[in-house]
Amino acid sequence: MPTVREVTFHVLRRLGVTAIVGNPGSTEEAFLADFPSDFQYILALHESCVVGIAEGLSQGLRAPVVVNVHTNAGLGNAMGNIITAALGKTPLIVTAGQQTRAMLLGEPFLANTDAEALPKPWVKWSYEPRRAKDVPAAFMRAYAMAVQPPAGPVFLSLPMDDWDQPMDDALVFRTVSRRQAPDPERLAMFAELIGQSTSPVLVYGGDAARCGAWEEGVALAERLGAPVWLAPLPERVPFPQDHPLYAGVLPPAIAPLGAALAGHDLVLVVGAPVFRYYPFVPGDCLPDGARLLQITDDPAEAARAVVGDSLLGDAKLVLAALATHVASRPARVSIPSRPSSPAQAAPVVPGGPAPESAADENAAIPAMTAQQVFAAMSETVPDDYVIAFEAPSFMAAFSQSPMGRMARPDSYYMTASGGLGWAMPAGVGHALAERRTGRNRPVVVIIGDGSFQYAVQSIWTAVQHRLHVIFVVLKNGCYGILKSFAAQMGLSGVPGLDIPGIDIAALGKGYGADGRRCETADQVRDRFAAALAAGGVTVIEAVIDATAG
Ligand SMILES: Cc1ncc(C[n+]2csc(CCOP(=O)(O)OP(=O)(O)O)c2C)c(N)n1
Repeated sequence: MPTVREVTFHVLRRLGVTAIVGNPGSTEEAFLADFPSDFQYILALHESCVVGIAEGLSQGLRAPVVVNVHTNAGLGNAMGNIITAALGKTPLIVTAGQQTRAMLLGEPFLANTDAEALPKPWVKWSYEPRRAKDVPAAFMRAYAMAVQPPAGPVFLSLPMDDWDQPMDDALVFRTVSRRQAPDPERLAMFAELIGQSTSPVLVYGGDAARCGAWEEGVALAERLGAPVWLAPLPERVPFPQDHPLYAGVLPPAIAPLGAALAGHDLVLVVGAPVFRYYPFVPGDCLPDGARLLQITDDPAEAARAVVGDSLLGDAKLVLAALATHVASRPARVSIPSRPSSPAQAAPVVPGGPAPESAADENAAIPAMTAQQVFAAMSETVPDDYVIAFEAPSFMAAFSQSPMGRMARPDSYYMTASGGLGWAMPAGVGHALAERRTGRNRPVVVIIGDGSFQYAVQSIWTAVQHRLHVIFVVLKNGCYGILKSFAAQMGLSGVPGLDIPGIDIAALGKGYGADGRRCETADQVRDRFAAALAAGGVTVIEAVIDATAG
């Protein structure tokens, strides 16, 4: 008779889920024993890295990935990036070991007490199989829960004594759909309203990228001749930012967002919350008299929209259907200009004063600005590359640089939750996906020196797998964005905003990467070009002027 372990791997194999990203403990080793050679185990050195790598890999493959972390404390360490995966709608099957069933009642060392409660509310389903022989079917159900819309992480707690139990190789393999079609009547109503509008505007969000609706999104925009904004705080870019109809990124606050849509009588939001606001700036959600229509794959997202009417459905299917339903019309002349101010592109309270420099060790050197760093990188970056971005003070500067204008699908990725410690491991996961799919695009991670510290161990995994990842660390020696916030909110005397004395290049070297410190734009240009040509993993510490954020 086969064991629970053998049947479980058999089910995962049938599902095509053959990548497991993990960090093991004694409660996980029984699962990993006799690890099948057609599966890949990717070791990461901290659970935040485990989940971030799994999410990047899943995004790059458009397929679920298994996460395996240690019981209890391991799952706790993983939670930050599980939250990010939940908000990013990424299908991860998160697993953690559990103590032996026979001892659980007495809560032995490493027992995951109330394991199913621990990752809630950030997983779609959380389950500890009631019997050992339910484990393979639990994986099947976990898969179905993770991939069906809205996709997201699920959790299984797996007792360590289950794996060697014998069981029938009962067939638990099933298939489920990953898209849902819209209600035809409501779709027709939406199409009619769009047809009746005199000045429609489109707002595209992450769902459109996740479901591969790049071409459909362009087609609808061109058919309507309508400008396209990205929803606030975009974790993906679903529309070409060099397209003449591209209008910019909506600001994440009520009044400025409403103002940005002025002049339109209909707002069609495709694949985004309505809306993901950040600072509280009261005002009108929409321009006077404007109507909002939302397309989303998530009933909860439809329910919590602050304004408008919703239609459930897959963004790609809805966009394609709408394009056939609505009449073609010429582009309106007043397409808003490309974003030129941080208010349009940055997720921050705009206009805050620049932070003070804390990088005393650089005082004698006229430091670069982030803009100069991006300009230098833009000279050699290839057209087709993947970016994972986590430099909070420099989102606007990046989006205004030549390399920050994303013109190809599936190229730009950012934390969907605002949690730091995501871009580095996610970039590593994307590099794994680039290799697995044969696309082999280089991955560039642009990250602040504060953000760099949260999942720095992911460099090691990239080095061990000989991936091609370039980490460009913008070193201003402080939590610049938090200084800006403090000033904006009129707060003084906030402690803990300077982080001097960190040798970033040495940290890169410590994990086996090529670590380099650059103090001029010429050095960045040369180092970045060399890193692109050489392949492998490079950490470029770009010392920037903290007063020029
Ligand atoms: C997990 C997590 N912890 C803390 C924060 C709060 N936070 C937001 S921005 C920031 C500072 C980022 O510093 P850095 O990356 O150096 O950016 P910059 O100085 O360029 O603004 C912190 C600590 C967060 N977003 N996520």
